[in-house]
Amino acid sequence: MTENKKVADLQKDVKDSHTKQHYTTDYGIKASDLDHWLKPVDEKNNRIGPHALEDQIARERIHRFDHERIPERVVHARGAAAHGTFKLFESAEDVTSAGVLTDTSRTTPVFVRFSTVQGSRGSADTVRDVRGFAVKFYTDEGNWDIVGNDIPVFFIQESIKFPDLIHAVKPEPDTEVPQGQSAHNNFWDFVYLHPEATHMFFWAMSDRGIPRSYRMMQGFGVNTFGLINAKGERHFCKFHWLPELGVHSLVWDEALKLAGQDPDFHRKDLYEAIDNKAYAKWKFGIQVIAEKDEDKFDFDILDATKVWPEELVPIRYIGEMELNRNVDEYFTETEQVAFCTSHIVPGIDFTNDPLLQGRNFSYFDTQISRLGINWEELPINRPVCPVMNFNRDGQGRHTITKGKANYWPNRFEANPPTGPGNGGFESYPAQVEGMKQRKLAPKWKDYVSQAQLFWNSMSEIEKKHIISAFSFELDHCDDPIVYERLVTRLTEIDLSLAAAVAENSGAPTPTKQATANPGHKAKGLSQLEYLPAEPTIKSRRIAILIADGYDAASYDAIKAAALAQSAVPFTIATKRQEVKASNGTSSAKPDHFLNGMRSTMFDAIFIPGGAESAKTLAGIGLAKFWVREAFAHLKTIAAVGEGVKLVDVALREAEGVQLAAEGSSDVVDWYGVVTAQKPDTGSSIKDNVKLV
Ligand code: HDE
Repeated sequence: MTENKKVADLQKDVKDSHTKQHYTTDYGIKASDLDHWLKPVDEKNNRIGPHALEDQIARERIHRFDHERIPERVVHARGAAAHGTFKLFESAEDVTSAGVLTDTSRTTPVFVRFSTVQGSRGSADTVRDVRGFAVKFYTDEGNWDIVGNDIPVFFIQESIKFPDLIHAVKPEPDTEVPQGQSAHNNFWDFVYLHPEATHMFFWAMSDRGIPRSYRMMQGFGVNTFGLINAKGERHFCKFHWLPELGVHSLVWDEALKLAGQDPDFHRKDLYEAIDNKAYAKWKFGIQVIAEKDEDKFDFDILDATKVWPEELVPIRYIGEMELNRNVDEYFTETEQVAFCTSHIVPGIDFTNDPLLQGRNFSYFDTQISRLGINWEELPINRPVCPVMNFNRDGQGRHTITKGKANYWPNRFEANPPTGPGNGGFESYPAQVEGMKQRKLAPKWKDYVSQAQLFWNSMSEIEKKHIISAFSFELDHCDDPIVYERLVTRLTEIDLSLAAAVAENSGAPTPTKQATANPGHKAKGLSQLEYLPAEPTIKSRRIAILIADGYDAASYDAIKAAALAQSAVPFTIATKRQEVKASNGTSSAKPDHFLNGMRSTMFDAIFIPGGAESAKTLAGIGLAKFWVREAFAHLKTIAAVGEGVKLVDVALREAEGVQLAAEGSSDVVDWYGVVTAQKPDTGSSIKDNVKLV
């Protein structure tokens, strides 16, 4: 890890809070007492007087504290981040001269921040939302930021609409409700009124909107950038991240529950994996289109509401990123990191992508209100290559620069620009045409084709999930104009989808497909295509349920097997004190007691043998609920020996509930939140019960 130049750079500023060094004030004097404000005290008569304003130590502490908060990000306020490295395995020198994309001997430090979009800084991780995927490369030629998402397209084509989009999705202005969700009138009203949002909201309603982990998401640069090679030729480019672990999602019932049971689920998942050395990896890919081919597509390649289908423009995977170091301090790193789409390095350029053009203004601008004008000097933001410029002054300036040369040109010829052809940034000399107008060109009008392409490319189970997601969202809209109109929009994509959503949301059932759907499909849209190359349980959380009298042999065996495959076993018991095994000699120290955790927080459950342990567990309602709920979420449940008893009792009773209700399908449907939720099985609970 010492090879990471950025980590080494940050270490210069890292202090250790765990020392015996005496506390000092901000101005360096040692304090003799930190528990009392200076005041008159009459100990004889048990009387105290008012605070002395004179107490500079107490005043400093309170006054510092009063100013600790900075504005949270206007969007993507909730996030988690980690350090890592980027390595290139194939040079892209045919299309770019950027060192980071051509020099295969380099290890480039990166800092990556994942986020949700809608919620505030304290909101839950597992809400249905788009996820931010922002990568800062600290390259030898300066910082390069790919400020991307886990969804490859965007809601709008023009950046001028961004404030409206965000106002509409954020909590409504009169009530400040809802938090961390798009399930409300204003959002669905806005996206109906902006048809170009259709493609993106299909992605957001798919399982992509509820990832299992930040480590199991794809990333996309979304915008169209330019790559410039050494010959000065330009290619258009989109950036991609492909997770080694595959793309996986929660089921909706899990996501909803986790939002309350463990609002930090994704954040902790990232920290835990890195602590356990299960470093997350992504392949880095580029899609490139030569300048001469710009007009060959039936969509505009600068339109961020469109993907470049892989059949037409294959992805070339050329590098790999690994996240391998947690932050030392959340605020100074994760909160103060500032990403800008305008941070590009020589060999990469912007295009006329209108969303990108607007973003280039916005990110830079917003950092000033969050962090002040000298935000690029903050440790997490400063480049690892030398920085020399004419910046002076401004609030919170850190750098002390000697001498008189604070302008260009200067008589000292100090800090000159490189001039052309010497490795400095040079903008690509692109031809610009057209009348200056407030509009887009005609090709930008089609908003239906790619939404249909996405829908058509989904598997049956993914389609069911999308119907459920739309239904949930519109059920939370109480203004009929909102859900009725949205259903009419869905008829432009697929009538059966629209009809199903109409039934669940209360809109009239539509009878006509509004726009013909030619049934085209494309590669790379269904997340089922992204399973890991080799099946793996690496970094998956396995709960082992035990009570006194458990069987040490099967307990030890599963634990060892899980660890051997880099999974993370957790012992969950009826208590957190030592649990005794049936052999009378072994014992286990549980990680948690049953009521401290929930099945939702684990990927699988294992119940070892041991008659006494199984009997105890089978008699505890919560233990049975664990099994039932995990089963309902179609998770792997394994039991050996007497441990089977818990599964048996839990699931037989589940069926019993169904029978007690005299076969009412309502009850089945309650468990059926789960029914058929998992992509690889469409089976109902009842079918599964027989299998167990
Ligand atoms: Fe952002 N976006 N955005 N956005 N965005 C911000 O910048 C903006 C867009 C994305 O972890 C803000 O530093 C405009 C697309 C991420 O710190 C702000 C437009 C994509 C992050 C901003 C867009 C994104 C942001 C708020 C339309 C995917 C979090 C705080 C033109 C490619 C970065 C900040 C982090 C953050 C503006 C559209 C992704 C206000 C004007 C498209 C991942 O500047």
